[in-house]
Amino acid sequence: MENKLKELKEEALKQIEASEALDKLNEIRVAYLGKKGELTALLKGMKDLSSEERPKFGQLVNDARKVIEEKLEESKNRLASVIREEQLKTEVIDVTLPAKKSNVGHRHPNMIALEEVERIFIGMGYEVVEGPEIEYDYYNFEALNIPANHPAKDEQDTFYINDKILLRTQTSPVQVREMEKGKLPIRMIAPGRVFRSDEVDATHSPSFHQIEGLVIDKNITFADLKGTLAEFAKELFGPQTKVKFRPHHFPFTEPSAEVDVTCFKCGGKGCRMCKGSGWIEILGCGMVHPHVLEMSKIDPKEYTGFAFGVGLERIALLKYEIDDMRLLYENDIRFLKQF
Ligand code: 2U9
Repeated sequence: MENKLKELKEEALKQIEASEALDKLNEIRVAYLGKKGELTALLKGMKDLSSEERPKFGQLVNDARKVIEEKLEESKNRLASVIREEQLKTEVIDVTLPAKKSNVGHRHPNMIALEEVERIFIGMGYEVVEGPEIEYDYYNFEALNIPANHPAKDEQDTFYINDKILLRTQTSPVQVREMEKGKLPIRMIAPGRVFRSDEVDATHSPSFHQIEGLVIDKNITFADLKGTLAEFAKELFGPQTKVKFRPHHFPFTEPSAEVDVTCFKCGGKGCRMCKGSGWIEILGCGMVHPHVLEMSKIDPKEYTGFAFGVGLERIALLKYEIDDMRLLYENDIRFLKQF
């Protein structure tokens, strides 16, 4: 058995010496020192030895094991340093190469304008509420007093998914959903994406953004609406800005108005920006129609309210003097970086 041990040891050392890969070394370790390895088998065979021979032979096996382990470790280190040398030679890092440029984005003009509008209304105690872009016909039209024969409901203007479901054409449904909750008073703005079946040009897009506002409380009058929007215009376009209310019609408000602001470019004298008139149209508004309140179970004898709507792109184009809406959707960083 001693001879067999000697042979095994020498064979193992020879194989270790000859191996040129780390996994080969591991294979050798398993073959000789593993649970089912050669040395372990020898230990198992010790039961045939006499009780005097057994400890002596046991010691010899352990010594052989130690020698093999040391040789394995030494070879492992040798191979690892050869591999490292090879890597250092082949994987050269050229520190003079130009660094990878990480392009930092820029806030979109729509977003800058939205945050500005939100800041103004939050400052007046309004909540910002969002809602679904895919809506029921009921919330988008019916609950807003827009009758079945109204031109806005035409398939040429609205994207329908089926008879009852459509892409919202305004963010008013968010406000209807809020009214339905029955928690009064309401003081909210609803910003978001809306859809209309329009051809793309310098002032139209099938998808754009609106910010609508709604206030409902006891004793709310047109004077509250005027004061609120006059203050909004001053904050957005500067303290000298004046507002002008022109009568208009919306199905969901009565009375309704369109609001112009004095041109912030020429101060009202007339220039290219305001097409010589001194005024720029910025939003629509009105007192919430009693029928709209009733449909959402609010008693118009007890509560009144006002509402308004502005196009976000319109604000961004005006404020940053951009003359084509399409530029807002190209997301060219050279364009975006200017604002
Ligand atoms: C409820 C009741 C009334 C929202 C309003 C406007 C006037 C308006 C336009 C502005 C430019 C749409 O994006 S635009 O084309 N909107 O003029 N919107 S009043 O009235 C409401 C909303 C919700 C419950």
